[in-house]
Amino acid sequence: MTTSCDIPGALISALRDARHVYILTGAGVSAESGVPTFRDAQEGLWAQYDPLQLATPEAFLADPELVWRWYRWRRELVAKAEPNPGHYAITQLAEQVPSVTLITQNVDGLHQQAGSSDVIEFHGNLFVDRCFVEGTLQANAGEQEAVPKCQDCGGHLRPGVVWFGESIPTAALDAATAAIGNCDVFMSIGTSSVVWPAAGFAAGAANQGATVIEVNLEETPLSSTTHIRLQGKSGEILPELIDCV
Ligand code: BV8
Repeated sequence: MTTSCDIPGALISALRDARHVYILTGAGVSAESGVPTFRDAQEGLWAQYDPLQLATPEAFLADPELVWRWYRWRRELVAKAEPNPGHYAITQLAEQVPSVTLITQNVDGLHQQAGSSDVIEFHGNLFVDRCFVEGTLQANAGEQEAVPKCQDCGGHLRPGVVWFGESIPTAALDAATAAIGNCDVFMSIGTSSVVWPAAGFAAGAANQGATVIEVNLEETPLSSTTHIRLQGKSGEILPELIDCV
C-alpha cells in the first residue's frame, strides 16, 4: 500500500486492522518535553553521578539526603515539563483503535497529563512518596530540603518509584504481561530496551504473532528483531503516524 506519508504501508495496515495495540514507552518519549533520559548526561551537580547507581535502595541507605536531593531536583524539573506531540499522539491512537494497553517506564506522569487513561506506570511515579520502612503511601512531601519522615513510624520517606534491584509492583507486572499474550501490534517507543523485565516484552509479543514496531532515535538491542523500525523523534513520527492511520 503506498501512502502520502513516510509511514510504511505495512504499519498503517497493521494499525488499521489491529484489535489490541500494546504500547511500551521509555524516557525517549519525554525527551522532547525537556525531561533528560537516563542516558543523557545529568545536568549540573548530577552530572557526576550515575543514575543507575543512584536509583537503588543501597544508594538511599548509604546517603538518603543525596538521593532525596536528586529526586527533588527531578521533581522540580518534571513539574515544569509539558506533554509533547508524541504524548498526545499516543492518546489519540488509543481513541482510534479498539483496545490499547499503555505501559510506561517513565515516572513523570506526562502520559496522564496528555489525556491517556489507564496508564500502567511500570516503574512507579516520581510524585508519590512512600515510607522506606513500611512501604506505605504517604502524603506527598513536595520538595522539602531534608528527607521527610513517615508520620506513622518516623522512618525516612522515599519516592514511589521502582529502584534497580526492586521488584515491579505485582498489579503492574500482571497487567503488563497479560496484555502481551493478546496484542496484535506491539509498539516500543523511546526506550533503550535494556531495563528488565520490560525489555523482554517485545519478544513475548512477537512469539505469539504480534507485529513489533520500534520508534527510536537510535538502534537498540531490540532493533534487529523488530518487524518495522522508524528512526527519529517520537514527537515527530507519532503525529504523522496518527494522521496516516
Ligand atoms: C526487577 C524508576 C526483579 C527509577 C527505573 C535480567 C537481566 C539483566 C538484569 C536484570 C534482569 N532482570 C532484572 C535485572 C536487574 C535490573 C535491570 O534491568 N538492570 C539493567 C540495567 C541491566 N532490573 C531491575 O532491577 C527491575 N526489577 O526485575 O526485579 C529482579 C531484581 C534484581 C535482579 C533480578 C530480578 C527494576 C527496574 C526498574 C528501574 N527503575 N526507573 C527512577 O526513574 O529513578 S528504570 C529507568 O531506567 C527508566 O525508567 C528507564 O526505563 C530506564 C532506562 O533509562 P533511559 O535510558 O533514560 O530511558 P530509556 O531506557 O527509555 O532510553 C531512552 C531511549 O530513548 C534511548 O534509546 C534513546 O535513543 C531514545 N530517545 C531519546 N530521545 C528520543 C528517543 N526516542 C524517540 N524520540 C526521542 N525524541
